[in-house]
Amino acid sequence: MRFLQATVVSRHCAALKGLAYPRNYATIAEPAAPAVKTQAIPGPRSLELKGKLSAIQNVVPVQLFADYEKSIGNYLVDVDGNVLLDVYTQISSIPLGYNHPRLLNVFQNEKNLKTLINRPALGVFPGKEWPEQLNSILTKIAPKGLSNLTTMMCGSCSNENAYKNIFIWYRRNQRGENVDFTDAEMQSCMINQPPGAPKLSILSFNGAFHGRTLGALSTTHSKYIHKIDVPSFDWPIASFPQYQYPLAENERHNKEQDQRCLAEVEELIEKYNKKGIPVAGIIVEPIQSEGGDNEASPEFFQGLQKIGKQRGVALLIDEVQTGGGCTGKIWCHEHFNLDGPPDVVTFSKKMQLGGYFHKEEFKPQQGYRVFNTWMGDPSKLLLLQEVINVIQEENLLKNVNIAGKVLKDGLLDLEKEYSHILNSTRGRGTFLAVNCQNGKARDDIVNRLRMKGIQTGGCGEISIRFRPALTFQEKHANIVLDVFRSVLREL
Ligand code: PSZ
Repeated sequence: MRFLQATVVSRHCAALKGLAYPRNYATIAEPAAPAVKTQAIPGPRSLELKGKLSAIQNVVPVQLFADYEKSIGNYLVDVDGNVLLDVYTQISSIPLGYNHPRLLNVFQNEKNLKTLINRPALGVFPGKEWPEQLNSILTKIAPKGLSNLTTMMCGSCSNENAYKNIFIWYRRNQRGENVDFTDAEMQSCMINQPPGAPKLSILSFNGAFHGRTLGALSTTHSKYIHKIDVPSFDWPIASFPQYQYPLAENERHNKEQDQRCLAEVEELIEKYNKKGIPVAGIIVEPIQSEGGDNEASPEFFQGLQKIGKQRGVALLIDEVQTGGGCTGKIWCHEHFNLDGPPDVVTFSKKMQLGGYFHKEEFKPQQGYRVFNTWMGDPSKLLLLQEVINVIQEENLLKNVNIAGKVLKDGLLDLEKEYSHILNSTRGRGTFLAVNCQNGKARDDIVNRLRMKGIQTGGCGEISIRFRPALTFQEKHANIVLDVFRSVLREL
């Protein structure tokens, strides 16, 4: 495919013309189409850099070296000049595409630049703007009913610390409000023994991904390579529903899946209580992402919430990958019509910084219990503020629903036409996936798509996932579908 020098100004730039951007940014345009110039990706320049880096690190996962100066909008440009339409966006973490003019503008301002370079230890020396920034930026998009907030660095450490809030809450419920720690507790926790370091657990699901730090890793069950050689907690792991598609034709099977998995959650809670490792919390993704874009119904999540409430077990919804607008709502669990908010909701990726919203009762009563040096980054919050402004001004959630429908309908058409190759198209908004016959076929398709200029990603054993930016439009969806069709024709 030939690289076409763009003549159109991307929609977001056009819509915002007249606002105070530096001139050169306002005229930046996306390429009109992807263009692959090398015989293979990684191309020669990427391979050279990979060689250099491999002297210092393991580089097996490196797919290419990007040129982030040249990447623009929905297009990722690599060091060999390949221009890829990026529907993977750095593992679903780029909200507005590359070099969005509004984000480039954020640090043009001296006040914001000072926020960038003077990074505080937020737990002890927050800047004068911090309370208001949290209020006006993060709490503005908080899931309804979750008034408390802890900021963190990444998705793993958000889950990791949220587990601590849950354990602290659970023990306070057992101990009683305002009851002091005993001497025995204070001494035994120092040598990792009960009663100070109690045996408690977090229930998670098969196929889940919640991060790679030690606590979070005990709740991650998507691939052995994440876990092997690393000690884990003995915590309960329940089955996650395995749906058949299309949903409308498999209602009975899928409902049985929900019921079977919910029954297993209850059994495991009983079992671990009896075993002396009570379940303090349940963690679940609204759509299991790394594990293969496994969905579950609103009724499943409602059932889970009910079990938690009945048994005094906290419900943590991990929105690290699903949060930020890609499912057509800021939080995917808003699709589930829950009976009140979950107890804790973790985020990172598109939100620019990690953290979690939680109910007031999950706030520790003592200081320094959930704490680290940075506890987030105010400069990332400035970027998030602008991301949220753009989402609102440009009605990007609506855009996600429109572009997502085009992509999903197109994938469903391809699935019908090539039913021996593709099946089980699913997802919400632009957060979509389709299954291939097996892992080898999937990897082959992902590679062929890349060689024709479409950067997707795999997830689970046999799925291809789509994680475009919120600025991905119908025209981009049509490019993806055209290229996908041409790959399928070749097979
Ligand atoms: O291989 C890896 O470590 C990957 S690949 C994709 C992720 C991690 N996703 C991160 C993630 C997530 O998708 C969910 C639902 N929860 C937690 C995490 C962990 O976030 P990070 O990577 O920021 O620690």
